Amino acid sequence: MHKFLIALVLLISFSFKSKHQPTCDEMKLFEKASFPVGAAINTDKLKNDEKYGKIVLSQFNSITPEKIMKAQYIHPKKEYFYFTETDHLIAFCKQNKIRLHGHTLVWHKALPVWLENFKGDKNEWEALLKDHIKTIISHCKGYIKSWDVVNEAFNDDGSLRNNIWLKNIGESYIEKAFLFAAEADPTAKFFYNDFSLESNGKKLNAVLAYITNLKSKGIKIDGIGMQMHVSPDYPYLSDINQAAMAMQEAGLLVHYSELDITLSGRHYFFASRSKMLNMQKDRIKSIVEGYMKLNPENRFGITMWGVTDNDSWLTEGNFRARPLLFDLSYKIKPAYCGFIEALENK
Ligand code: 9MR
Repeated sequence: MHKFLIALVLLISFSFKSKHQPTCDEMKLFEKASFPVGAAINTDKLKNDEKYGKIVLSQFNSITPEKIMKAQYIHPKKEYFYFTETDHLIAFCKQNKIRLHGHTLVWHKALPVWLENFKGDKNEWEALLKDHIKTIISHCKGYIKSWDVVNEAFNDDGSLRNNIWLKNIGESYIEKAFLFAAEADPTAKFFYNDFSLESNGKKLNAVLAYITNLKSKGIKIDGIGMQMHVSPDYPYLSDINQAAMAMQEAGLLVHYSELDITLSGRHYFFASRSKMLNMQKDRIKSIVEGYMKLNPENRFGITMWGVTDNDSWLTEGNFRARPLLFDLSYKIKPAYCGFIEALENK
């Protein structure tokens, strides 16, 4: 009788469990995904905001620092690098087995004042570039194994942006940057990162041609970061998928490096909030499904550009954007479930 009762209890609990379909809020993105799933991290929030930290730890296995590794923060004086914040983040990632992606070594924004005012000839600028890249990579190379080396070097028409680096060093600054990076850590993965590659064929083709040419000269470039600041209806999904495929065909890793889906478009003004949230859900689902059509070895990962709608660069000054997976009160949004659903359709 006793054994019979135990068997009955086991049977009932088994059948209850087998019927229980976990809902998306019971899942974790990185556990479901066959590629790294990341977020851009605000390190102050990571230290001070418990709810924020909980989401990061439970959902993501890759982190890109949103600010602290940009020149302005990490290289505030010519002879001085500030690594304290980076070291904290490295320790956090190491402890929690989270990949840390370095962002970003060469950009025309977030520059320190000393660098913007630097006067020197081409050789001196090149020495500065070398010192900047090699000091940072060498410091971090025990843990950081991938870098956005050059960020946003192209204009929309496919020409090179006339930024501080181009003006002072000339076009060779791009290949020099990748060369210095490889000298500092030949084993790391190096990326070119830019926006609108998913929507602007002219820019995409120019970037691909440029990078393919550098690779053929022996420069180590491993992948492209497609930033993916998109909206629910722009650009076409087919353009996104074709851009990613073109990168794969060029032998490059593909990182959706700064994904967010803004809901602030003027033509959405009269749409209901729930309709917009569902459009966002469908959108992310189809983006992730498209990404999963790439070969597994080309998928470097998908990184959301922020964690909650509170901390997106798009929310600053525009509360309607709501571009991320967690809402203002840190709850999952329909878009989160869209991401999970795509991962389940593998
Ligand atoms: O989201 C970032 C914002 O908080 C910073 O103030 C800004 C300047 O450092 O950079 C933003 O991130 C950018 C990223 O580094 C490169 N691609 C565009 C992103 C949004 O501007």
